[in-house]
Amino acid sequence: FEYKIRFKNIVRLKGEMMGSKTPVRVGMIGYKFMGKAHSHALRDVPFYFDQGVTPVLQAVAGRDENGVKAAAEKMGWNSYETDWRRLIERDDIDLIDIVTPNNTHAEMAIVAAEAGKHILCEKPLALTLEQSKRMLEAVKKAGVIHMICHNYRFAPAVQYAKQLIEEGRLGKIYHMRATFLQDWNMDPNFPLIWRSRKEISGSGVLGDLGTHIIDLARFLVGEIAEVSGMMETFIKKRPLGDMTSNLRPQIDGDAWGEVDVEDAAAFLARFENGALGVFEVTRFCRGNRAGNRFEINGEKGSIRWDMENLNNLQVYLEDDERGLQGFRTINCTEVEHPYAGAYWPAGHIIGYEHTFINLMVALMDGIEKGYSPSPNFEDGVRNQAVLEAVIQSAETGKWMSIPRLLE
Ligand code: 4PW
Repeated sequence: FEYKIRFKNIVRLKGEMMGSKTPVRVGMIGYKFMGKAHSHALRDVPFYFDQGVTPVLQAVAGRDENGVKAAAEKMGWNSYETDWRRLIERDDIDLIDIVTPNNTHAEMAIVAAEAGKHILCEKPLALTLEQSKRMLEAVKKAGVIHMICHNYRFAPAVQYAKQLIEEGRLGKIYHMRATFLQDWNMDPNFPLIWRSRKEISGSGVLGDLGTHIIDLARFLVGEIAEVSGMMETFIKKRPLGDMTSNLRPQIDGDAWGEVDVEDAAAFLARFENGALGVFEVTRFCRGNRAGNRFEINGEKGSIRWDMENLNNLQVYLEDDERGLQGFRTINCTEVEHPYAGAYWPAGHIIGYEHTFINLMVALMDGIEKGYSPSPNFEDGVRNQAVLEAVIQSAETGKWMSIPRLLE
């Protein structure tokens, strides 16, 4: 209790000491893997970027008092709460950042919107399309700023790819093929963590990783019109244990539980602009730790990106002189590359954590100027519709239309 009071005093002081910048006082719910990424990003925004508003790490919430207290201290939060509703009620919080498992997103976001708080929510937006639509309705009704955390589109190389496509450098787009391949749960003794339980995660690898490449597809190529998908669960029972993290989970006793979500999913897509897409996500791809990769082919050129080499963009332009034609590697660390100039001199690379910093910069810009930057809840709903369409297609064996689900 004493600890809480001490923390709160610091909050008051900090709130008054933001100089010419307006503080955006953040309340984050959850504090594990994504909590670490978000906390780091929020702290670094004012370090590299000069904006009219600045995030303040006001309070973090978690159910386990010891855990949340330790996280608050380590990650630099001014105070903590053990009840997320209490965090949302606090009048010294402007923005709620939801970094908890998927089954909690809808309730938290709706309560936060009703309390008039701006919202950043981890992906996927919800368990179902219907839930995500209710979340969108709530933020629209409340008139708050909202965003969903698809961080990969904020890599400077991906932003630059978008710029090249918009400038018409690739011409008409014909193809996108994208993967997000992992291998962390191939061991049959790997415990049944929350990401493998439908009631907590909504779906398996599709909602976890498919949602990211769907976001990249929508960002770079456009809206998806229809999909045909398939899904498979290779290991159907797993030992029960610590459900909270996939970093180092412990098995707890001899009980086993049913895996009710997919380990792998693949789908074909037809974009509204006529382009064709081929997508694959799996946790059973040996040697691929985070194989988040795409290639886009247009009439005048192609681009390739690989998250494990995230500063680099491979670009092929047909207009290049014959004999010199080929994929060139652009190290997207120059001032010409979106966000990159705020960090280091050219050639000095940035990493995974910077994608979150850049996303927070976009969010702060939205809060300062009064708009919901993309990807926002509208994007979250459209993304969720694609996820739902893939699931329905895998169940029925039929092509599924996305616009019909959005009606
Ligand atoms: O969102 C994804 C996670 O659920 C991440 O982008 C990578 O894959 C890291 O962990 C999982």
